[in-house]
Amino acid sequence: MAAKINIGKSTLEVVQSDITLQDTEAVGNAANSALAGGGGVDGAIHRAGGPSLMAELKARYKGCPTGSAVMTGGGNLKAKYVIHAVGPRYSGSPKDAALLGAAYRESLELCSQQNISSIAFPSISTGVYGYPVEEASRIALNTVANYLERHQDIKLIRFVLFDSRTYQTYVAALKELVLPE
Ligand code: AR6
Repeated sequence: MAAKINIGKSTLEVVQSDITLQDTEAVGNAANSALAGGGGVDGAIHRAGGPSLMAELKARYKGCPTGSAVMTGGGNLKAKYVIHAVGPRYSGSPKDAALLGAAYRESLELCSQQNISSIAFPSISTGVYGYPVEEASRIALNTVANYLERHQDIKLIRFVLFDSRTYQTYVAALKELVLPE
């Protein structure tokens, strides 16, 4: 199952799958600011990628602020890189949206710096961190679509949603996405 749109020469795609199976050059992770590992997609990525991910995080970084991202190698994953992004815990404050958008944007900036042309993202913050999926999906898709309009170096951004409700919500948000002419 998949839905997609083209933005310039790039593709923005929404699929229902497991992010640890993706063959994009990079995969995004929904990490915490301590970069300590955890459950959800973070646990799945560390299990599939192996211990080199945590070793590299510990050696190179002292945590990561909410709304930002850091990069490691992909270890045993097909993806060559993992971008560990820290989304906000949902609080209901207007800051949530800015921080969630920033987590995606900073991840894409790391891709551009590293000449990475394809990345798969999970739905950051909508699991343990409690962000309502309807709102989070609009923020996620609008942020990455805006980035793609300005940076044609990234050829593919794929959202990989685990459960069918989250997938359907992202498909609906993709259909509603308003792109400037
Ligand atoms: N592939 C794709 N998506 C997945 C996978 C997978 N293998 N596994 C889970 N998801 P969450 P958050 C979905 O809770 O809300 C961790 O403990 C999941 O169904 O992983 O940002 C971290 O260490 C949901 O739709 O991330 C942090 O402490 C989405 O991924 C905290 O959770 C995000 O859910 C971050 O919470």
